[in-house]
Amino acid sequence: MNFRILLVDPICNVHRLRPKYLTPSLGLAIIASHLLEHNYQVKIFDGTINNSLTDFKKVLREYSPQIVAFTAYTYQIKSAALMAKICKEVNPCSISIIGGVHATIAPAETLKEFNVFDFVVAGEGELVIIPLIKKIISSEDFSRPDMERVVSCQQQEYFDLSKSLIPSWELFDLKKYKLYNLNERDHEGVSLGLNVTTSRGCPFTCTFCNRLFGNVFRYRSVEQVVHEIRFIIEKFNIKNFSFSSDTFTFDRQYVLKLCRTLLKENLAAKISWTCNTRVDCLDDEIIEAIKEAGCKSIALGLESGTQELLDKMKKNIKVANFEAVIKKLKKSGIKVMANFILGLPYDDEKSIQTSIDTACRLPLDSCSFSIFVPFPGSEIIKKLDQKLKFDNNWDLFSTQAPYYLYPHPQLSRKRVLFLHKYAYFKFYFRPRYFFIFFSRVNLWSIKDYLLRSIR
Ligand code: B12
Ligand code: SF4
Repeated sequence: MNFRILLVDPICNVHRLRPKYLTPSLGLAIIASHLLEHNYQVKIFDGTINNSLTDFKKVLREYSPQIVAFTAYTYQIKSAALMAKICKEVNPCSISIIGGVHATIAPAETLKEFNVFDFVVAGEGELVIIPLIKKIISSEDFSRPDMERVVSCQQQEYFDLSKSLIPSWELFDLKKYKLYNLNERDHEGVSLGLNVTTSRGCPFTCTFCNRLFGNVFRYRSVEQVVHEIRFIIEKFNIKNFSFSSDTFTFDRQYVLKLCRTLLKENLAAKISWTCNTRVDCLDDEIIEAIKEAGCKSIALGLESGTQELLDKMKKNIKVANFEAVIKKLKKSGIKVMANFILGLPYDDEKSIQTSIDTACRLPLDSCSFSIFVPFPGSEIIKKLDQKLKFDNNWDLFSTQAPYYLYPHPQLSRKRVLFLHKYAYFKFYFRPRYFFIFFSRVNLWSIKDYLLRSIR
């Protein structure tokens, strides 16, 4: 079918927000696979690796897409709107669609603020994209069909993950992306890696999180996941994976089955993988199974070193359990990365210091300190809503940005930003870390961050 669609991950030139190591957007690769299955022509412009608007205009002129569909995190939404405006200038008849994280957490607001988008899709794109494209095509002269401009599938239904297709990674220039190298034998510290979905949804209730895929935990069959891994190895010779799941080890029977199957199919020894989870979703059997199945590192959401704060944010984990779980992971040879959030509304100077001290005390391999960002959609923000005015500064909504957007009653912005930098310095400039910091390849991005902070 001669119907051309351009999928766009927007350009982002905001200071420090362009990570050095990138994986291509799993969301766009999935949307592309559904479009290709229906025989539409699809091209991808990835502004995270090509930030030239001249190149973007060139693609618009040469490929001349009838539909341009964007994905966007919150920090990219303004850039997506700017690019959609350019699309209309180059081809006034083209239709623009915005989907992804920001459109999902603030659909009506997105349309109101950025009228340049013809349609805003909230939720899992697999449910919507084909019917929407069909409606656009069947409308007169491919014009905007007379229908609701906010297309939301969030509340109604979840996408049945057994119907997932293998993401169309071949549309990306894969050699330009990098995932942290989880296999330390490779030189340079990074090599290409891809995200593979194992599950969506999270039943926990952390107040700072917007649970983008809802609170019902759903998983893909083990067979599908293993088939996708094998396919990626055979087609692209890629052996590094990041399992995309809100809480990878939530369903222990599922994880045990996945691990057994990776071993049985002789894949475990070939691959390196990482995942996100919580300390209360790990036990001896799971740790042993994931290690045997190729898990080289794990990211734990520890969030705070103060129990009272963890309780207030409804994280439902115990500081007292952190050390034992991390020691077990380390003993089995899995590298442990922890995430802490600094500057939450419940935080004060003392609790932030406690989080930093806790990070330094634990036997962690690396640590990420996020600045609290008031993303729309989380319980915290719903409660504070009236007090927050952001003046459309969405491009500052990054957890590693040098901005603190929340008007904290006790902590000044300057102080939180200072403590954020201090946290990294204190963690990585301990005698224990000083040497490996400059020699260990998988810490390069932190080194980069620190060097940029000093400049
Ligand atoms: C894995 C992950 C990462 C990975 C990989 C990201 C990548 N390139 O894919 C890494 C570690 C690199 C990462 C980095 C960051 N991340 Co991140 N990440 C995640 C996580 C855990 C899963 C993302 C994922 O793979 N989802 C699976 C795919 C399939 O979902 P999806 O892309 O959203 O696409 C679906 C729908 O949104 C929709 N859709 C998407 N695009 C489109 C387009 C159209 C046209 C349509 C119709 C539909 C549609 O359909 C898709 C299929 O259902 C999420 C949490 C979550 N549950 O989403 C956080 C999350 C997305 N990350 C977040 C953030 C803040 C970041 C950073 C900005 C951190 C920072 N520095 O501050 C960076 C930005 C990096 C970048 N490249 O821009 C926030 C975003 C919040 C926000 N409002 O913007 C989230 C929601 C976590 C959170 N709760 O705070 N991240
Ligand atoms: S932070 Fe993690 S565990 Fe908590 S609700 Fe969000 S995805 Fe679930």
